Amino acid sequence: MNEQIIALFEQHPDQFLSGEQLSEKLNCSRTAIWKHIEILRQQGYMFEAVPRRGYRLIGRPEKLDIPSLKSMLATKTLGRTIHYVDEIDSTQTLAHQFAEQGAEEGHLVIAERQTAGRGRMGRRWHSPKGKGIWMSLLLRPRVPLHFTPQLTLLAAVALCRAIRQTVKVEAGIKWPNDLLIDGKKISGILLETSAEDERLRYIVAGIGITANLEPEHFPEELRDVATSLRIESGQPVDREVLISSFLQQFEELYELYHEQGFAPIRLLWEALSVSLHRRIRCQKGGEYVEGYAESIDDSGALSVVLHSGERIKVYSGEVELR
Ligand code: BTX
Repeated sequence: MNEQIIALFEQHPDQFLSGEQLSEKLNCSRTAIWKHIEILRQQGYMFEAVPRRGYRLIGRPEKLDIPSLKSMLATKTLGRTIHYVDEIDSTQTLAHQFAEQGAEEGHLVIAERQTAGRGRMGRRWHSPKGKGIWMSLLLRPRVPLHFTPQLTLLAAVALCRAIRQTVKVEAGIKWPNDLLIDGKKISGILLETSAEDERLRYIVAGIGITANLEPEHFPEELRDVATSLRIESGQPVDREVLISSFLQQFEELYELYHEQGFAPIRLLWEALSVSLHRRIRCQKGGEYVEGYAESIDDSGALSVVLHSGERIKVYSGEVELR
């Protein structure tokens, strides 16, 4: 049905088609047409809607220019091989397959749309077509398995720096891996590991950035909690520039990390954090507690002083800013 609707608009360029015309031609109800227009909007198509005239197609999902991205890249390993697909369930799944087949560190999978993008703890990641940056980076770090959370924080620092530098917006990091602007989420990071006998084999770092999403590209339930770089900056985001800047930042920090350990990364993370030195709500043994977020430790855990004076470590889960 979605393809048929688009085909009708293609046959009538720059013209309005009313809900009635569309429903007659496609032999379905006007409610069904309205629902499909909403789905197409979430996939990156843009429609002008005018009462009594109907809809006009005014924008299509954009495509990344991979040759241009490659020409910008000055990295040594990260992103030197790019696998670009139009649509996939999750870039994480494909990156894992490449890793198992022996792909080298830095191998990057990018998709224009994910049909089953995943977040942490079984959550979904909304990934409409042509508007965001949905990508997975293969890493083969020479560190013990339990150091992986440090790399989540490193990825957040790299992304935050790249966004501030290229889009010029005040993005901040909410522990451990959310990037926010004015309390709304613009990006998520998901690190998945493969290990054997407690030895780290590889990491797939999944990065989602709501680069050019417009308000109508977000489903209802995300409109209050999420935003995009385009909405916040008022400018379209050059996705190729942002991806190349992120890979550059990541590579520099990754080299620093291998040379000097986590200490310098921690300082950078603290400087960009919006969750430190303030009241937060987190979980302790399945219960919600409130306290003061004091610092992060070498394992990437958040150290929180509760109202009772007790000091606890938070290793995972969601933290709410109060
Ligand atoms: P998370 O579990 O911290 O965040 C997921 C939550 O974020 C959701 O429950 C929802 O509230 C909100 N959310 C969902 N989609 C979006 C969105 N597009 N923008 C803003 N907020 C949203 C964070 O997980 C890790 C996400 C990683 C996504 C990348 S995309 C490339 C790679 N492939 C893949 O399947 N996942 C990663």
